[in-house]
Amino acid sequence: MKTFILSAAALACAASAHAQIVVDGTLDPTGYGPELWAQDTATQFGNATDGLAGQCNGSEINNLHASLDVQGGFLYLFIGGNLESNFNKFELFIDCAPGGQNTVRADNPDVDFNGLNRMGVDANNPGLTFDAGFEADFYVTTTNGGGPITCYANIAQMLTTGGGSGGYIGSAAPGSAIVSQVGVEIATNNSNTAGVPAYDGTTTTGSGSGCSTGIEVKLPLNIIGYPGTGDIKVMAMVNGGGHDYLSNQFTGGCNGCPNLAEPRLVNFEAIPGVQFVTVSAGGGGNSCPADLDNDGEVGGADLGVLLAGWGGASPDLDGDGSVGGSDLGAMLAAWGSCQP
Ligand SMILES: [Ca+2]
Ligand SMILES: [Ca+2]
Ligand SMILES: [Ca+2]
Ligand SMILES: [Ca+2]
Repeated sequence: MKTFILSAAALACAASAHAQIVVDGTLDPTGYGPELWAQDTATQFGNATDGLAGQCNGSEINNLHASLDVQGGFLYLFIGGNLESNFNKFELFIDCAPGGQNTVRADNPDVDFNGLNRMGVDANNPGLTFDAGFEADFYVTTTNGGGPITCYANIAQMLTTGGGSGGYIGSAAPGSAIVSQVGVEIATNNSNTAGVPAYDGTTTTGSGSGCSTGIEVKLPLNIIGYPGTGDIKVMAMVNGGGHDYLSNQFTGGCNGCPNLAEPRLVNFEAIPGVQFVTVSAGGGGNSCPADLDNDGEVGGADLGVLLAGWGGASPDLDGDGSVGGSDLGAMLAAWGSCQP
């Protein structure tokens, strides 16, 4: 009985960790896992220096935190950085299920003036291609500009055979969430002035680590097509206003490369390194999957979550499809502080 009470209390505590995430473009102190990746390349799309949540004079993608809350049914992403207030585009691709598109097709839903398909294969160009092993299933894009500065967003499925559904999901002021009818939320806070520097003749690299404002996204797992278990891969990038000129700001980095330019000619497999970030269930990176409540240690609260899911499909730490003794063993083996 004593154990049961502890579990119930721990579960309530664990549930609150995700509930503390507010989609506003700032990194919530609890709820997110550790920084999963930080930028290595100075921005050739302008170093942001304005320091305002709205008006912004540069674009950079600095770092990424995530929380994959399988029980609650949401993927939360925080991508630190800035998106210039000139209608440049933030592009986000999610690979969360078998199938999808390793090369962007041209027959996806027509969203944001057909911007997704603008990146796709055509008669003369191979189409934007991701690293091997990344097959996008869902797409989110946001942009901001005008007066007063307003943020806009679109979403679309990226099915293996094309087609699917998608559309414009609304607008909001900087720092406030755009909330779609299906529960997608996205917010932009442009106040970062740290992160990577400007890319010029002498400076081509820098560090985006530690950025705490940028673009924040909440995605219902049923909407993006998550099958209920497994990692989720994400890739974010900054593109030109017509979805037609890729910057050198994207997840994974490129060790100081210049802008990638025409997206239909870009193949990330040909760019050294891995240009996507893997998010494991529980919200942390691969480094500490047993830290189910993302508080930096594996302990009683995490055990409570595991026991609550006993016999079910999640939290499935060892990926065998069910929660049982092997998951408990994995948790006990990781007991204590997560190693950085
Ligand atoms: Ca937030
Ligand atoms: Ca996929
Ligand atoms: Ca900067
Ligand atoms: Ca690559």
